[in-house]
Amino acid sequence: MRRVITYGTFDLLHYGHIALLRRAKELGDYLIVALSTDEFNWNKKQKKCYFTYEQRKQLLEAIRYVDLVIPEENWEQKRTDVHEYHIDTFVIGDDWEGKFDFLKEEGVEVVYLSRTPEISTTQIKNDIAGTDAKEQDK
Ligand code: C2G
Repeated sequence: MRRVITYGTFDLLHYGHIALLRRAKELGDYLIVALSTDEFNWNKKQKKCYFTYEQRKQLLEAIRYVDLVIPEENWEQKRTDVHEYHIDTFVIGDDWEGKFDFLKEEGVEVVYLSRTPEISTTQIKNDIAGTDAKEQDK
């Protein structure tokens, strides 16, 4: 059984996230998602999430490609996670190209998948904010 892991915030879940998770699962039999906690997002990633960790976790657990969701609490845990969860392959979007190659030293295959270009959580927030502004101008 090939075990795959990926990491992320997955706020305002959208089809770019789903495309990543679908392709990640195609690389193995069991997909673990290490989901950034609210504290990690705020303190280390400067991200203020719309949905809480529990809400984001619930959404991810409903996705057919996802087998297990665990918390991502810091940048350092990857090196131990891959042993604790017996990971064969680490996958993430190519906006992180090269950043996690060190995991190869732990005997893990490292794969960077292309991002879905035209969508992002920030884009969604801006588009909705823009719509609201237009509505208010009417
Ligand atoms: N993603 C994608 N296409 C998009 C948006 C996101 O393929 N249009 C991918 C990202 O490349 C990432 C995953 O979806 O692999 C989750 O994206 P984010 O929630 O933005 O994750 P990020 O903040 O990059 O967190 O330790 C690693 C970090 O936790 C990664």
